[in-house]
Amino acid sequence: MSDTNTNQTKKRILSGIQPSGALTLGNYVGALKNWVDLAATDEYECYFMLADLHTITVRQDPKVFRKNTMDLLALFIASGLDPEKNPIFFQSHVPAHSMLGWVMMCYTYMGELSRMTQYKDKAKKHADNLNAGLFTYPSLMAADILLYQADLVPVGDDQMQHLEITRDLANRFNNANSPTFKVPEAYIPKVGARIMSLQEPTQKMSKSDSNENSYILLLDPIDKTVKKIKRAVTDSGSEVKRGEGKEGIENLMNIYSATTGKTMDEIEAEFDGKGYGDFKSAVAEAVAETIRPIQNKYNDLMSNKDYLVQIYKNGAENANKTAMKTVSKVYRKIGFIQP
Ligand code: ATP
Ligand code: LTN
Repeated sequence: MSDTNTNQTKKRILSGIQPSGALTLGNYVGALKNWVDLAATDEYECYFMLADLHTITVRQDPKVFRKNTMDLLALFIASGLDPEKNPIFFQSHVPAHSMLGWVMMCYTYMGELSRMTQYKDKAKKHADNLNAGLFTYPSLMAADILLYQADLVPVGDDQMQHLEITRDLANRFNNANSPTFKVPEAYIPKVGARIMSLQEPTQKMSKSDSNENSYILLLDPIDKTVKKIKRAVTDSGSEVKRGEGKEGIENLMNIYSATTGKTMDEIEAEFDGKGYGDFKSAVAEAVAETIRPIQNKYNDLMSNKDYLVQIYKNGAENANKTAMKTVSKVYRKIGFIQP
């Protein structure tokens, strides 16, 4: 009998975001918002992780790192995740991640790792610090997911390649030993899987972009966000429509769709005969309406640090129980002597 089904009634979800800097609208729309929506269905048992072990693949200033980590925790909750229902935890508080991470590294081939586009991109950006962790990042990410026997992993589409390697590693281990891991599926949203830069709409919106007008931060003052949207690059035409050469407008339509729930067809109809000015004002308003309540809740949470500490402690305790079950199983199958 398969060993992968552990008395689970609900399907499981695991996902994570690195506390590597202020969260962008892209992170929110591509990842966080979907976590909130999926968790709200009550169909899944969800684990949400701050991937702080992953973050140190790029050098961090300890003080800034600590602040970014607490900010992200507060933003998870401010965005609507309910820590009472779904554990929220720091990866570094659950030793099982490092334990299984090593095992996964021993099942990952160098050739596979060298094909990862995130590695290639980051290697270019951080040529002065090409550390082994940056290279083996996908093995640790696979461990994160497999530890929880996750069925579904909601992420933006830039993470698809990491999900594929995770599935390969699960199958490789299951075939070499016996069924141990659930083989997870990616959940990529239909709208907003890739929010583009406001200045170069063929590039992903990224918090590490050197041009700050290219991204929207969830914690930016609202008036700054409105200005950035109004300044977003469009094209020389005037129709709010998708199409060749209209990447800027299409990106704003995507943002509008993700923040209002309207379909692309509905948006084209709504702005038929209207110009870019009206459209940008509507996008700015929709984004502001989405961000404002998150900022208010964030400010409340940041003045209640004890509550945040309680959440990450409970989260780690719960995550640890689930994750250690998988580690024990894996250690036994590998042939390690039981302690
Ligand atoms: P960086 O840009 O510094 O590499 P990042 O913004 O991609 O970092 P991550 O922590 O790597 O941040 O990503 C967190 C989640 O947000 C992932 O699920 C990722 O797919 C998603 N995501 C990131 N950027 C975007 C974007 N522009 N559009 C949609 N989803 C995104
Ligand atoms: N690599 C992811 C962050 C991440 C993650 C995970 C996402 C680390 N471990 C496990 C989903 C599941 C990124 O977004 N850059």
